[in-house]
Amino acid sequence: MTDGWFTETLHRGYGQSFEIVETLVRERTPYQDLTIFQTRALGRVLVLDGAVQTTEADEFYYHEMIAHLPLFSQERARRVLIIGGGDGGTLREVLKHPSVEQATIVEIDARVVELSREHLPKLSNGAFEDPRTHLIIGDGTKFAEESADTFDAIIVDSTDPIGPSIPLFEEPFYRSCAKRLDGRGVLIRQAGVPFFQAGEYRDTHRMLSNVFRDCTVALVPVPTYCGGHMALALASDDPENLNCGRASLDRRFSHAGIETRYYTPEIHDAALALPAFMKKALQSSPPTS
Ligand code: AG3
Repeated sequence: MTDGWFTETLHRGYGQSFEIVETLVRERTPYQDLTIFQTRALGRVLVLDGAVQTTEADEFYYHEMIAHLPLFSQERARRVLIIGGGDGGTLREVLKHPSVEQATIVEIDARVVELSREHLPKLSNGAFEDPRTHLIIGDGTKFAEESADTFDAIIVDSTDPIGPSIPLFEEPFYRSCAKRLDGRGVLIRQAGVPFFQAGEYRDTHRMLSNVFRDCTVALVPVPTYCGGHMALALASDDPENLNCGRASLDRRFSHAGIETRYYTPEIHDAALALPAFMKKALQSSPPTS
């Protein structure tokens, strides 16, 4: 951070910069470097280990899509597990669904939750106080392996595979998730920006295909995830879910009565269309069973 500007260093040789009006937090937590600053152009920004996690201006693109893609892929999601997502943006979107009776969020770093609630209150917008929310500060891989509960959706809203998130990008974790979904639900995880992190969606797709019957990738343009599109990988053992079709999406969306700024059933459907280079990469990485 020099001269009042922050430059992201996530990708080698190319980055994005924000003009800072005020730095609100700079802290080394037990897990990572956490920074929150007020920018001139995009509201407040949360940065973990040098990578932009979210900005107040465009957070809704990502949070709406990572929450509503899995929840509208099935009839009535009642029990949802979020792993990571300590800023509360994904939780806020999940709780918009009237069908959701319980949202469990397992975040490894208590400071992400505490500091986001204090400095980025618009992100969670009261979601942590909702009686349906069950917040656990702990290791998501352990929870997925050891919990006796089952869920209709698991949303892995993690950082990139650096530091504490590495085990959340590995096959043993996905096997634990499959047990928690019990043959029915839908898993979604952020799988990097394909333009810069091509290995990530490919590896994620390969691992998920080894574990689940069905796996696909959706693309979401997120303005402040440097590189254009963010890949969201979806997986399920129920073949109905990921191929539920526009008519079901339309019906579920209008029945839920949810207000969104980015998500629509048309966008949901369109996000599943992939560019040729990605389709090719996915075909050339078949399951390794
Ligand atoms: N979690 C995903 C951030 C990914 C940023 N990575 C990137 N641009 N490659 C964000 C947490 C928001 N709840």
